[in-house]
Amino acid sequence: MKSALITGITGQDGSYLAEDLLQRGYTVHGLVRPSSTRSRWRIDHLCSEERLHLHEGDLTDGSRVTRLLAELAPDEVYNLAAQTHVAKSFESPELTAEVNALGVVRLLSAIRTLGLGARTRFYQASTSELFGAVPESPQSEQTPFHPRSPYGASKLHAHWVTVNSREAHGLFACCGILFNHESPRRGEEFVTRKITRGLARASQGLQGAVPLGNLDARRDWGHARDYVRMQWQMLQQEVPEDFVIATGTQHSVREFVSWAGEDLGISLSFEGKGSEEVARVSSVTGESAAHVVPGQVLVRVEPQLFRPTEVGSLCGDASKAKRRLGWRPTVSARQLCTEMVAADLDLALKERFSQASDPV
Ligand code: NAP
Ligand code: F7E
Repeated sequence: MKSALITGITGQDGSYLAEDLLQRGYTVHGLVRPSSTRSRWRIDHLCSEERLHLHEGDLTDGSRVTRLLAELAPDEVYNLAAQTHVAKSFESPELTAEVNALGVVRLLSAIRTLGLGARTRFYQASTSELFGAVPESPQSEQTPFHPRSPYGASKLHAHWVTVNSREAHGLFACCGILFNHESPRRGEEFVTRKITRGLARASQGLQGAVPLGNLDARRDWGHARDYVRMQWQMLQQEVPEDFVIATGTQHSVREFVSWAGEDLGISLSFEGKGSEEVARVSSVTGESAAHVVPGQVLVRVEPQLFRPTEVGSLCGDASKAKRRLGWRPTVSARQLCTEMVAADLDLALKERFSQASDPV
């Protein structure tokens, strides 16, 4: 029976990966931040699993990370923990580098100095944000990197440190260069979930217009469950290598807003330009949107939500993963939106009914 350590197990990917590995018969160890007791909702359903063990620790604490690796000597380490919000990284570049860049240095140094190199395989969560100001489209493993945020720069350091650990010390270390992947478990501060949750709540009269930034940004959105499968596959190769994981199609934030409206039975029309742009209800057909009326503004552009430097367009070429590992995405961005809206509508309905039944 294999064992794996997942850092970031309480996050979106960590929770899906833990499910996947438990189903494969692994013993799964998860690193959880001591302060994260309130953010374990994504793995609550796994906590009665005998083969799941949670260990408190933080990637900024090198001695804790080293002791944990010495104690567990896992077959596989999946480093998913990070400060993952790009906009926040402009406000906290030092913390972002401390966790995202130096955290990886700590893990790799521990594996090496503990003599685990021959046993422990390492996965690093690299990102399409490495490409940033893209010189070509779609982006593949050969596309040069040009990050556009402290987040992207921290992940660039982590990426090359991982590649170097393989080239200099022979570690089995791989980077998955993953494009945006979402799910009903996506954090509420990321744009897809902000849209599906915000519009679902607005459809129930629980909030007003959703404030958004750059509606023109284009992303290659896939489903997180498909992407964690690939993380595992990468560590099962004979030789460690890096792979781009993406769907190969891109859509704008504006399109995602329209889809979420459609899924709620709300037709939206966009009016105005730049920071004056809004999405207004043109018609309502769905019973689920009984609290919305034609003419109502459901999305407004908020200039403060624009980033100092933006990554305007990303689209990945995952042909290497398809060719070599047989990996293919199973969920389109449109289907993903429908799944997320359904889950957020469910939550909004529960919220409305719990408010209605609250004693006055
Ligand atoms: P997420 O939902 O934001 O989860 C991040 C995880 O990291 C959480 O479990 C968080 O713990 C943990 N964490 C943060 N700081 C930590 C620290 N100092 N020490 C230990 N743990 C810490 O992220 P995700 O979407 O699952 O992404 C997983 C990984 O893939 C990340 O490295 C991300 O950068 C990368 N990635 C994501 C995407 C994407 O589209 N989702 C694409 C490419 C790459 P708490 O629960 O305590 O906050
Ligand atoms: O933004 C635009 C925003 O924050 C997507 C992380 O998982 O994927 C994620 O990073 C786009 C950007 O994702 C809002 O400007 C407009 O162009 O959902 P996001 P991200 O920045 O692409 C990569 C691959 C990662 O590695 C990261 O960890 O949408 N946008 N209006 C907005 N974005 C947000 N968050 N909020 C808005 O109101």
